[in-house]
Amino acid sequence: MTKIALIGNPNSGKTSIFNILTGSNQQVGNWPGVTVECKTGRYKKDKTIAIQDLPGTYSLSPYTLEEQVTRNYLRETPPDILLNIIDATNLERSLYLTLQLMEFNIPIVIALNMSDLLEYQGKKIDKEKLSYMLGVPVVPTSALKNRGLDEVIRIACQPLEIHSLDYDHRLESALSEIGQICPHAENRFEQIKLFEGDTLALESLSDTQRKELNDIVAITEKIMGDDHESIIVNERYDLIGQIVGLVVTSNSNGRLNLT
Ligand code: BGO
Repeated sequence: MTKIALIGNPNSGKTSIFNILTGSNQQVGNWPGVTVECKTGRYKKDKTIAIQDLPGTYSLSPYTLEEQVTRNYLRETPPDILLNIIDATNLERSLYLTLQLMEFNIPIVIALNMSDLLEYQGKKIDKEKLSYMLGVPVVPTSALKNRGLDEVIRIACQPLEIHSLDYDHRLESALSEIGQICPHAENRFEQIKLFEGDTLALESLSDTQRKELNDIVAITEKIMGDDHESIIVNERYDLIGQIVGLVVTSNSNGRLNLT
């Protein structure tokens, strides 16, 4: 059995894609202990593929119930593949979640959904370039027109490499030191959460580890001239800005069309 989890921002077209992929093979319930809807199903063209619909979320900080459910799921019962549904007309906002998902060491495929709407707006996204920059396969889809959805599942079921994106080398050094003092923080997501001072991540640390972590964070804040939370947010948005600037082209404003 291959387990694919659908994840994306609210209104990215996740429900529409889940319904097309699973047809009537769905079970709807709640996530344990919370009133957040949990939908699972089987791919209607191959019942050996289980599809899990995750709550729509913009981030993986533990502020909302949806973020907590998603984060716990990724940490405790990770799927074989994450299918990240992106609203192609909102690439910048969508990539903020993508960058966080890439920190989990789970293979990812991106469905660039609403591609019909992007076309209607006279814009294009260079999917090869986006895929190259992220190190993740990218498939344009339209749930409205039922385009690209079987292709996205076909690609998700092929062997996929896990790729991670590097931030500023000073932050990378801090993250690798955090990995050394906190060996349980085995993926980048946990290391970044510790750097950010995330309350859930800090719970697992001994007093000595907390002190060492505080020292690493304080030195990095000093050399980067910013506070720990802003460092992470700015690194993510800088990278996203570079990617969006290189992959999105618009027919209407006369910019060179690269695709
Ligand atoms: C309404 N293309 C277009 N153009 N629209 C899409 C696509 C696509 O590829 N995929 C989804 N939509 P959800 P989440 C609606 O409901 O699947 C549309 O939150 C309307 N409703 O049809 O619900 C989809 O699960 C009245 O639109 O997303 C839906 O991620 C007028 O995007 C919306 C217009 O999709 C959100 C649209 C009463």
